[in-house]
Amino acid sequence: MGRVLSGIQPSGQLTLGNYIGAMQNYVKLQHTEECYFMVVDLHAISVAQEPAKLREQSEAVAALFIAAGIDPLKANVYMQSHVRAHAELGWIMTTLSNMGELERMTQFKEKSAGKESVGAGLFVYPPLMAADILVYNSDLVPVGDDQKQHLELTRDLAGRFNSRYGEYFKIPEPYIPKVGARIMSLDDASKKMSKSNPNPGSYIALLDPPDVIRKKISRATTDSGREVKFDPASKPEISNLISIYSHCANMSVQEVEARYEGQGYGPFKKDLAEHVVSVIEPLQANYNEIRKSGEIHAILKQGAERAAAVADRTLAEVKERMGFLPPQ
Ligand code: AQP
Repeated sequence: MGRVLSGIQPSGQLTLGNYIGAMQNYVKLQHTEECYFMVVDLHAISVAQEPAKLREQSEAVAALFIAAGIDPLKANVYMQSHVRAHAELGWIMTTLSNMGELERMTQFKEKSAGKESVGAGLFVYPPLMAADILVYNSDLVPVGDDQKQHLELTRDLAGRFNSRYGEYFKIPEPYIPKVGARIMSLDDASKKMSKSNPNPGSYIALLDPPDVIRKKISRATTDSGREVKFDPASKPEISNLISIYSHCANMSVQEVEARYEGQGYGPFKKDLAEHVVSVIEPLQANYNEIRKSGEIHAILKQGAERAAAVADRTLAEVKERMGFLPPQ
């Protein structure tokens, strides 16, 4: 059994991109691996969050994990801030990082572009993510394509630690879905679908009511022409919608193209909306039940206790190798 670690920020309402790119793989992996799935609240505050919203969104993300099919008896589900070793190993990883490599991170460049003042938390987000992964000596990290660069940095930091202080960390591997690794915005297929996009029409939230989903898909930007053809270079908008369709209807891209040959965008978008709704509706029913039950707090407590037992041991061993005086 390998170890698997991943997390999602409570920085907004989870989107279909988070679900297809990450959560669906969580559900798959829990059956064969030892899994750690966190709500990464320490990462979320790298951009200012309103306290009441952060609290609500944290609980909502945890409940959506369970609603999507993560079984808390199989996988550990918890808040990142409830396992203190993350922050402490995060500082250690920051000290192993170079300014130049952090400056090259695409997510940092995108999130800081055009801003007069940029929080230092955004800059040191990647070494904290490295700590999240390494504190469990993880083998596999299920993420969307956008996190690949951060994972590369994690591998570099693990290697750097090993060469300075002796072999200790495993070098983790990304686990990226073949279809849906990068779901794009509904209003602009050059940007990824993102929960913190100020335009709610750009994303499908997992908690959007079915009619809102239908409306958002009917308004989604399409390319000129009318052919339903997967060609990301010349038809990026429709190719993104085909990826979503393929995923939600469990059909190959070629099957989707064949079904709508000669029919234009109208019937395709209408059916796409129904396929998305059919994936999201049962998830919302589970979500409502979990929120009503209030069980989420006990699940998070138990998950954090189990995770801390592993993470604290790693942190103690790392500090010993680095020459920290142990507490007496
Ligand atoms: N559009 C996407 N397509 C595929 N996968 C995606 N992920 C996010 N967006 C897409 C994957 O979801 C996981 C959790 O991401 P996160 O919340 O920690 O941060 P993020 O990648 O920055 O996601 P967002 O939605 O864009 O959040 P904000 O707007 O707050 O920055 C990751 O595995 C990610 O790859």
